[in-house]
Amino acid sequence: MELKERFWQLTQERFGRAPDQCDDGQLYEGLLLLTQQMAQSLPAPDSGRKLYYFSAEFLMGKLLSNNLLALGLYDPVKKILSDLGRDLGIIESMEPEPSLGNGGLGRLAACFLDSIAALGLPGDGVGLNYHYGLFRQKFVHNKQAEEPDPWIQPDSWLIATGRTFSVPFGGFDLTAVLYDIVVPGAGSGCANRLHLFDVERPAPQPWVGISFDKEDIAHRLTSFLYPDDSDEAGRRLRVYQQYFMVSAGAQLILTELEERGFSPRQLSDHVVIQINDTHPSMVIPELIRLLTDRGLSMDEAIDQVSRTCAYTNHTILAEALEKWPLSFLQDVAPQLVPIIQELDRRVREDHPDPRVAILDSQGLVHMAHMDIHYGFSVNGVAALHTQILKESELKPFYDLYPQKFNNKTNGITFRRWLEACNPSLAGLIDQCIGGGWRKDPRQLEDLLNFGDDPAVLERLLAIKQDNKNQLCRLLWAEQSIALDPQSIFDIQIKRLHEYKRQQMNALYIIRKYLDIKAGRLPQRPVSVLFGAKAAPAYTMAKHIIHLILCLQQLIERDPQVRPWLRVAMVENYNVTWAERLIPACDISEQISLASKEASGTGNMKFMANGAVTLGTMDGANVEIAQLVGPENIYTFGVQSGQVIQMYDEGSYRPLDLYHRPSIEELVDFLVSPELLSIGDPACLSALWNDMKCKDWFMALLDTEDYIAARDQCVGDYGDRQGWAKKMLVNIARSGYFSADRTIQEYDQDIWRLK
Ligand code: 26M
Repeated sequence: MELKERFWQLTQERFGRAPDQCDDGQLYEGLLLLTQQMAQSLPAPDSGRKLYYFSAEFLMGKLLSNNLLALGLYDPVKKILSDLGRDLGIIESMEPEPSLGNGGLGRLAACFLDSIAALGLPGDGVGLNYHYGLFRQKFVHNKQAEEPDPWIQPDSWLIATGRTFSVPFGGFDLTAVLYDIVVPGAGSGCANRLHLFDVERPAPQPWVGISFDKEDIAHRLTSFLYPDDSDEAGRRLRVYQQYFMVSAGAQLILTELEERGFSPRQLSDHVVIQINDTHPSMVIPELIRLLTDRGLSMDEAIDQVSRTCAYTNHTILAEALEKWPLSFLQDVAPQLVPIIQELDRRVREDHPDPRVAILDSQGLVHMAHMDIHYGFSVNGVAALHTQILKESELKPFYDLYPQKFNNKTNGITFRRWLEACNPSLAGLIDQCIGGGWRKDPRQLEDLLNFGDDPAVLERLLAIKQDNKNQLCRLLWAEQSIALDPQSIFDIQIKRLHEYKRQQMNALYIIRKYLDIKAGRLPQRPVSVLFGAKAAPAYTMAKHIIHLILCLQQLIERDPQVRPWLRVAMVENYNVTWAERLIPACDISEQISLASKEASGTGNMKFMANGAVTLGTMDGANVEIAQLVGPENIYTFGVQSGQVIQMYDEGSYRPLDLYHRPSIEELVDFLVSPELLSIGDPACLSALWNDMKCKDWFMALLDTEDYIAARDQCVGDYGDRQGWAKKMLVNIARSGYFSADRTIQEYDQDIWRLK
């Protein structure tokens, strides 16, 4: 049946009316159903070995246009709608965004699913069906407030499969109900699935304290996604969530293995599990348990599991490495405790070094250690990050198992992060080099032939301007933020964390503010945009948001400064906002303390959309710098080696740096009368104090260098031709960061699926 006919039939059945009589919500629902039906009819990729990508987070973003594009329906549907006088853009905006992730790690998992399906590889995601995604952020009195985010509607992308598994907790069992989201592969003609487990009878209301009795857990286990949180409170539910996910996931794997006609003894020949950070690490003892239940000896079970599981590390921040008290596990999943003890015993037998033990002297289970001993692969997510893992963070493990360690530099799906979010740029690229880059982003290098073509450079600038105009309209319409579209758009969007150093960006804003007040005008007007959520319990991060919002208000009220410098923090930054902000960016702020940002992936998205990076030599910035060359990136700051050394020696003294006049002036502005009259003195002085005396992530160390590099960048922007060339080189060299490339490497070096 023809597409149009199908759509008419569908809305007729569903709403009793033709599409031209439907409102936007009904058209959205109709398109959702249509897309879902078409995606569901696609076959799964031919299976050799099958991958299961275990992750506590999948930050999918809106799916309608993504899926229409993957199915090749985007243009036809757009046409059908425009013939009706309707706009696909508006209908897309009806979709609630599933925010089932905190940030980089969850978004990476979503990009990976997209690439795995597009490459026609057999690989499903396994995760949890949180009823409330990451909180919605509101700004109240220049502070962050959190609201629940109910994203599931009667019609959503979730498909009830009818499959259930029983998960045994200490003292009671719970039924895990399986929902699927279909993941159609762009151009591959097949589809994978994202498997999300849920409890049977979820509670209608989530946002209250939890008592941890059986009933509470039975109803609330999948209530909400944990906000990436340094705080210990309420962490116990997190262990329940993790065990629920891995036990149901492991049972699903064994069921599918049996359905394919294989025995549990053949697990590693037919299955590979990628463990996304340590959140799913209990899958290792759980699978061992299930295999021994099915008749394998302990030795055989451990051998199978060790050949099946591979672990990805996403951070070297000590506070983010999960260590669960064995007593927690004793409550949650007592059947795992003897297995973990046995795994630990075997490690100790072979390796007396206490640094590589699974169980430490305080009775904590080091989840990453279990992954490394009982998995066959350990990877970091950018070249520098993997090097740091080998040389310092995980050195004792690298000495034991050098062959397990490998690097997989992160990537992004260009389908969402260039084709879909920046159609005019995609169109210009097509005109220059044809459409081959859409299948193979490495072909973007052909753009280098146009580096001296004034017409192409003109067009690049015009498209960027157009994207900035569009963003301005949106910011005004949705958040009453007024920006000058002619100003430079300097953007930092990422979770709020001290190591990412939004506070250092704020110091630059203060520098410019003071300059303008003293009559020293910048070379050009600049708009500094932020988007960031802080974990609700992360006090210092919330203080930094407060500082930025106070600066925003201070400048907004000041007609002398406003024409030259503006600050705008987007409320409730999420994937959808990223899709609007990134195409409009001139300068991409990637200013983490060297060694702390494992990779970053926003940096890659900006690069592909023609922003120029202002960054430290951290994470994948290092690889960006190599690819584009020093002419086309602005790097600054102390190198990772020195940073690591300073931590080892404990030799960093922020107070000494603070006493430099050029820095003291900036830091003291936090407690100036101007700012105190706007903000909360308690927050501002706490932040002031921390920056002077603690500054754990060494913002003051790089501040002077940062200001100089940023001024240079702003100055160079004035040479429009020269800048356009930098943009072009960045776009041209971004193809390396295609998630398709990353996934091909995972497959070649780790998964071996076909
Ligand atoms: C921890 C405890 C309780 C609840 C949540 C957490 C938690 C959740 C997510 C801890 C860390 C989480 O994510 C880490 C993360 O996002 N890492 C980022 O991974 C990206 C993809 O590899 C990298 O690009 C980023 O550099 C890295 O910070």
